[in-house]
This record gives sequence, structure tokens and C-alpha cells, in this order.
Amino acid sequence: MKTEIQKRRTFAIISHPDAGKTTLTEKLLLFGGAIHVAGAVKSNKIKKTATSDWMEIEKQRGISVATSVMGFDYEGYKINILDTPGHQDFAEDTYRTLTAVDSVIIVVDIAKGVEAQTRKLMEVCRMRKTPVMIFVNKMDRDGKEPFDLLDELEEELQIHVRPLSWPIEMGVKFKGVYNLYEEKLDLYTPSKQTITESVQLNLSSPELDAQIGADLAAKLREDIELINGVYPAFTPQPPQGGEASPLLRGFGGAGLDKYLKGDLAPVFFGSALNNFGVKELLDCFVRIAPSPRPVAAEERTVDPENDPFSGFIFKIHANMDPNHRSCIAFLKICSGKFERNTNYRHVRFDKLMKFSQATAFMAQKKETVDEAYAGDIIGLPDTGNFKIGDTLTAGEVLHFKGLPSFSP
Ligand SMILES: Nc1nc2c(ncn2[C@@H]2O[C@H](COP(=O)(O)OP(=O)(O)OP(=O)(O)O)[C@@H](O)[C@H]2O)c(=O)[nH]1
Ligand SMILES: [Mg+2]
Repeated sequence: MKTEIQKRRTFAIISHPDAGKTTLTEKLLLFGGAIHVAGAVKSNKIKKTATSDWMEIEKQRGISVATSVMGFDYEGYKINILDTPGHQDFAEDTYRTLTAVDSVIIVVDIAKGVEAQTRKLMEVCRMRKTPVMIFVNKMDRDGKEPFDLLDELEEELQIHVRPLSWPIEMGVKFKGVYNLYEEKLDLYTPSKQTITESVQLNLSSPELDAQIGADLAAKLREDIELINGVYPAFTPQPPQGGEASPLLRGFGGAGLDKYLKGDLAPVFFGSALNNFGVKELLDCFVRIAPSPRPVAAEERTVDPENDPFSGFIFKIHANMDPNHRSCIAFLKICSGKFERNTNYRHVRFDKLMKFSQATAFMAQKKETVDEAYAGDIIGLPDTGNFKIGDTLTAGEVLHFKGLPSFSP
């Protein structure tokens, strides 16, 4: 059970509207092999709509209205993504979602920088000490100077930052990024291809000059020297069997500890629409993002790996499936293992309930689950038994803390 729980990565993608959350989610599903053709957020040319924008109103308006949950397996990890709406009218849904995740990825538009809703959501993350990674999106467009943007991120989001990739030019001149973590040059080609051309090379190699020209190579070397001088060292676990990049080594991985405490955000640059920088983000994410963390209940702190089953309802959705009029209650499993047809205690009613029809959310389709583990989110058919904040346990009385309540 411990191995199952440790391989789970449950996170939300958050930001101001239009930064590219749904587009990024779609590409993460694509790289994770969960879907084979990426859909797009409203566009007249493209027939397939984004997997996470499945509601009719979302398809029509090209915005996300409700949080979608999608799970998939990637390189031995089980990933649960929650794509949230950015619009403030639906912020309640997003705030609740933040109670159900172990980390977040914040998407920032290179041209717009930090926007109002992103700032508010970051406040919630700071309060909860949620580890944060930042994806600077839309590098195919002209935007702010990257060092200025880093200062803006630190100031506006009140979090330290640490670039783990670094852009070479932007907009029409965008050449790609240098990946500090894996010491490679990822070259950008403005197409929809999913494989990024990358060259393993040391910064001092003359090959760099050959690839991007002497001037840009000199500027890149200067920029990276500055980054390593100014920003905290960051030592993520090296790729399997490999060694952490010497560029990031030192100071005992102070950056990684700070990330896990929610004090420092690693920053990646890319373009979700062009499939660029997404795989690099995902590869680093699965290695450094936390597996399910302990959850505070009024009674005690619940340990995901050593405690029996417990979980709470953070969202209830009506009419998800036009063929079934029932509601679905979204349950985040905090500890242990959930099993089908097993009696669990509904703490508020003080009665036992069992579920034969619990569903897992695998991209686009739902499927019945026999078992699920801490970190997972499952859907329970609800005929009026649940309220947001309700707890289910293997028997113990627990009330989880920190669920915001809103007037109806
Ligand atoms: N040029 C460019 N456009 C992008 C990129 N990523 C996303 N977009 C576009 O930005 C628009 C908004 O993208 P979405 O993914 O819907 O943004 P969102 O953050 O999910 O928005 P809400 O759900 O409404 O909060 C869409 O038209 C995308 O095609 C990118 O890398 N480059
Ligand atoms: Mg969206």
C-alpha cells in the first residue's frame, strides 16, 4: 500500500482566466499517453474539444466553468490532475479544489505576467503551504523580459523562485529553452509535433554556438551564470540511474526543501499550445512533487500511509452525465485504501454506507473502481446523502480542517 500511495501525484492547475490551464492539461494528458489527439479550447478549425472542458457551456464559450479531474499513469507514477476554472465567478470551486491537492502548478502568461486571480489563489496556497511550480506559458508570443518576470513573480506572489529552464529569445524569434536540470538544449519548432528536438550539451560546449549562434550562446551563458549566482541551488532527485546536473548541485538541495515547504517555486518556460516545454515540466514534476501529505483533522493529523481509510467530500456535481440524472460527490482519499462494497462510516450521519458504483476519473471516461488509494479522487453517486466537507472513514470520527464554506 505504501508504494501505491508514494507513487501518487495529485495536483491542481491554477491561474487567472486564459493563461492556458486547459491547454496545458490537455498536453499533459497527451504526453502521459492518456489521450492520443489533443483537443483544443474553442477554435473554429478544430473539431475535438479539450478533454477537461466537457460541459456544454464550456465548449460554447471556450472557458472552464467547473474543475475537472483526470487521472493517468506515467513512468510508474499515478497522476491526478485537477484543471480548475480561472474566472472569479467560479472561484469557489477552485478554492475547494485546493483543499484536495498536494501541490499546484501555476500558469502565467509571459505577456500578462501575474494577474489578479492568480494572486488570490496564491494566497490560499501560501496559507496552506502548498508546494507550487510555475509554468510560464505562451513563449511563442512577445512578452516580458524573463528576469523582470521572475522579479514580478517573487514580488506579486510572495514566493522565492528558481528557474529550472531558461528561454532563448521569445515570440517569433523564440529558439527554445536551455534545460538546467538535465543540461540539454530544447529547440523550438513552431509546429504541433509532440517530440521536442533536444541536444544534450554542456553550456561551455562550442556546440551551443553552432546551434543558436555565438551571440545568443554568449547571452545564455551570462544569464545562467547570473541565475546560479542569485537563485538558490536546486537539487532534484536525478533521473533514474543518472546524476543531478552539476549546474544545480550544491548547498544540499536547499531549493528542493524550500519547494516542499511552499517557500520556493521552480519555474519552467514553454508554450502549451505548441507542445513545447510540457514534457520537461512533467518529467521534473513527477520526481519532485510530493506524494499525499498528512492531513489535519480536528481530532488529530491523519497519515496517508499508516492510517486506515479516510476521505472527505470537496465537491458535488449535478447532471455530469446527461444519461443519469444523479449527482456525483467528489471524494478525496486522505489515507489508506478505499474498497468497493465495503462498509464505511458517514461521520455526520453516524451510519455505515457502502459503494458498488464508485468511479475513477480517467481522462474523458469514468470507470468503476474496485480500489483506490490515498491521493486519489473518486466519484460517489449521491442521492442527497452528502454535503461538502462530509467525512467517510473506516470507523473513526474525524472532521477534516480547512474546507472553506460559502453561502449557497
Ligand atoms: N499563442 C499561444 N496561445 C496559447 C498558448 N496556450 C494556450 N493558448 C491559448 O490561450 C487561450 C486560453 O487557453 P485555455 O487553455 O482555455 O486557458 P484557461 O487558463 O484554461 O482559461 P479558463 O479555463 O477560462 O480559466 C486559448 O485560445 C489557447 O489556445 C500558447 O502557448 N501560445
Ligand atoms: Mg480552462
